[in-house]
Amino acid sequence: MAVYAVGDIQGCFKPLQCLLQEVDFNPSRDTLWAVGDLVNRGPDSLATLRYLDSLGNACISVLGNHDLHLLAAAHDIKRLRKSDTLLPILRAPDRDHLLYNLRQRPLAHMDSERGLIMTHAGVPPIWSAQDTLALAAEVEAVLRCDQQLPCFLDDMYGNEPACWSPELDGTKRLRVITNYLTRMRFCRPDGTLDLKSKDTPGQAPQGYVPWFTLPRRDPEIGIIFGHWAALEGKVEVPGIHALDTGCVWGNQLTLMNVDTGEKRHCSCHD
Ligand SMILES: [Mn+2]
Repeated sequence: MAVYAVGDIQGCFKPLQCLLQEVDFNPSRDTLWAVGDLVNRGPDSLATLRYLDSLGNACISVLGNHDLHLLAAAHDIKRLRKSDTLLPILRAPDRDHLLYNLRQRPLAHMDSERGLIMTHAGVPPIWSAQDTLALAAEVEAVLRCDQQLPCFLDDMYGNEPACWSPELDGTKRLRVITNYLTRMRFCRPDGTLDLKSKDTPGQAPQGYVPWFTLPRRDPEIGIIFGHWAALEGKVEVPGIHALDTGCVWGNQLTLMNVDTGEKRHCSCHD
């Protein structure tokens, strides 16, 4: 049995199928991890979501900002943007089933045996792996609660507070946790986020650095993440695996064998 991790799919179903065929992926034997942003912007979000859903326990995916945006759109909290390609999901006869299962997914996944943690955007230098799991669980509990979900989706948008503090509570606490785990790129050593820049690491805003260049609380635990296409999968920090290689922008989808570190890429598009 093999464990593979795939970068941001964003509805690029064809390259996903191509890579899984290449490794002879078999859900009765193998496991697929996905770094989130399963949907949006790409051509076939509905087929992607249906396929990953059909894998059941053979697929472990963490939620990304686009997945949360889908939930917000489904609850009429956010109107679809021109660039969104979520309408086929929202109009699908099985939408309720798909969206229900999507919001059962975690924001962080830890494999203690392998010494690996996966989130969509990364792990802030101020949090240990255990902090990350515990704080992710706070948001996960709200996502799974019918009563609290609409309120959370309405409140989750925004760049403030820019920095974590354990004293934060309510909306602000959930928002900043969500931002760290699903939107982070540049931050300061104290954890303060800059959520505006999407540039390459060389173009960091003054006083900020890519989060993964700061000393980690748990350096022995590897981190698998996506979200930052401008990195092009190139991070020269041992144990840090950047898997978003901008497939939806016409580049490649990346699949990594979690145990060997071997990476495959596919750039076939529709
Ligand atoms: Mn993202």
